[in-house]
Amino acid sequence: MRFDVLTLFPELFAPLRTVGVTRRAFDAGLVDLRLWPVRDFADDAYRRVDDRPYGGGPGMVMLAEPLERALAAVRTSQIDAGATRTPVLLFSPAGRPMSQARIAELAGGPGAVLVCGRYEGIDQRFVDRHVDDELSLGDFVLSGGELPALALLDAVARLQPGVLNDQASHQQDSFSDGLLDCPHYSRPERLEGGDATRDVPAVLLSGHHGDIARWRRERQLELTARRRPDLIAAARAAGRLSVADERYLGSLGAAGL
Ligand code: 9D3
Repeated sequence: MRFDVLTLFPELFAPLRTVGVTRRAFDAGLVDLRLWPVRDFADDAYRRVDDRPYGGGPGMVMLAEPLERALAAVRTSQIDAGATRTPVLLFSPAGRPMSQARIAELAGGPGAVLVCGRYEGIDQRFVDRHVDDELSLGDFVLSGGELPALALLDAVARLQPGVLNDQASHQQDSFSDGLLDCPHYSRPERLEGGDATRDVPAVLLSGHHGDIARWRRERQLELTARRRPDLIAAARAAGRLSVADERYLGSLGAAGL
């Protein structure tokens, strides 16, 4: 798959090629990342890519024309490479929040053109003509769309076959079953200078796989009910909670959480 990124700060994407799962996905040729520095598509001597908003107000607006020239270059490059025409996604605080469902959909597709906004926003005429979907990283204020684009690329890269060390960890991801993950423990069984309160929970050392699975499920349910009751409601509505899950949640409720 191929991602074409329109950005004023292409240097922010360098780490993707140098570390971790994203490097593995690039090295294996599973993800082709192409950066398009929007300033290179400015038409004046000052390489201007922003200007003041019509109607007044604070901040600057990203100009439509450099973005349109950059996107035209992406389309030409896709045609020359015999590559599929990919949808255009804009990162914006007014976008719909990214979700694992959306990431999984993208991971199975041909890629996307990722437009990283800067300043107060980008000229709406570019959005109206070219953008297929607007995505946000969540309800907090960033200085631009680059970090959300990096987050998307990381999330998509780790879903490529063979990129994660352990394929089983896909299924156990938080959110893949809609609940938060259970806690994890490794060696040593008791931490230096610690008392019994710092021991690894005994059930995990018991070798009883049924008991371990039940303990983990109950920790998932307990944590999710306390921290993300919205996810419990969604899992219930989607029929992802068993009778045993509901019985355990009921016992939590009866105990006042
Ligand atoms: C009061 C208007 N502000 C919107 C919250 C203006 C504004 C702030 C920050 C406009 C753009 C930006 C830059 N942010 C992004 O481009 C952005 C973003 C974000 O700020 N939060 C979460 N996800 C995203 S995706 C792109």
